[in-house]
Amino acid sequence: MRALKLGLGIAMCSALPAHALVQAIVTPTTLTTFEGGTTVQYAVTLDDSPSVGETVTVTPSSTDVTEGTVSAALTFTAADFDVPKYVTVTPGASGDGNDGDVSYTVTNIVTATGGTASYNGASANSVSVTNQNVDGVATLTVSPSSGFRVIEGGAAQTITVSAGPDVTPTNDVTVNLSTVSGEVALSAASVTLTAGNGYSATFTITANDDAAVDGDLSFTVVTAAADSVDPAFDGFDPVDVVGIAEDDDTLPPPPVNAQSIPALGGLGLAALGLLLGGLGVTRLRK
Ligand SMILES: [Ca+2]
Ligand SMILES: [Ca+2]
Ligand SMILES: [Ca+2]
Ligand SMILES: [Ca+2]
Repeated sequence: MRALKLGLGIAMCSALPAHALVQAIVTPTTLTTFEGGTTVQYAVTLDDSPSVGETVTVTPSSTDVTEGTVSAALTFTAADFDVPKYVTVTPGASGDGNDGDVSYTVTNIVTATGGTASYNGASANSVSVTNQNVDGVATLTVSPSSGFRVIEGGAAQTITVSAGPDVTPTNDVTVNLSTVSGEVALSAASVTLTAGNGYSATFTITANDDAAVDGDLSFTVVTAAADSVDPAFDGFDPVDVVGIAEDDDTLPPPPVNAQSIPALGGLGLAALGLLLGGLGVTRLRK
């Protein structure tokens, strides 16, 4: 009897995450912006609940504030540790010359106060950001090209493809669009930039509302190399679009017996019933 209880205790403890391995989860860890373009976001959650009374702070910091700045620190408690919160990345402006596409890093420092401060010094991935130059070059911008979510059954995300702003095409520019992901649908198979639309056109991405509990999944929309009579734009390959399709389905709650004794879940309910019946539940509680 005593040996069985000890065995159960060890099994249940070993199912818990190791204390030192808690981390803040950052998604995605790669972002692309262009000078003066729209903001993008990444999500942060904690992989396990902080202790009672503990406040966990995730502080983002840009290594190159001329190319991109970040929004304020995020805080989490046991009440909301698994609800995504977002850091907004604002790209640096154009007008700094033809400085090429500049990559920098956003670090995420984790600190904790209160409770057992179990998250103090916990790890969090950095985010690699590339801010594309638009000065003095013929370029096609895609906005946003990353750092956004579409939710199953939710609103579509509008993507803007534009030429310029420094160099204006002399002819129409067409960009074909495609995706192999079953997670999303596109409003069009191509966009064409013309004098009539100011060489700027949009398409939308909608999450397919599947009924599966399939989690939040990354998808890619490929923007093909441009087709144009203007040689400055013909063959220019705009950055592809990478987003996250957010799941809106949830699992039904597990059976009560399996929920209250998780370490025995693998044995199956029939085996559990036999075990408890043979031992007598009242004796287990002594
Ligand atoms: Ca720049
Ligand atoms: Ca520039
Ligand atoms: Ca789903
Ligand atoms: Ca899905």
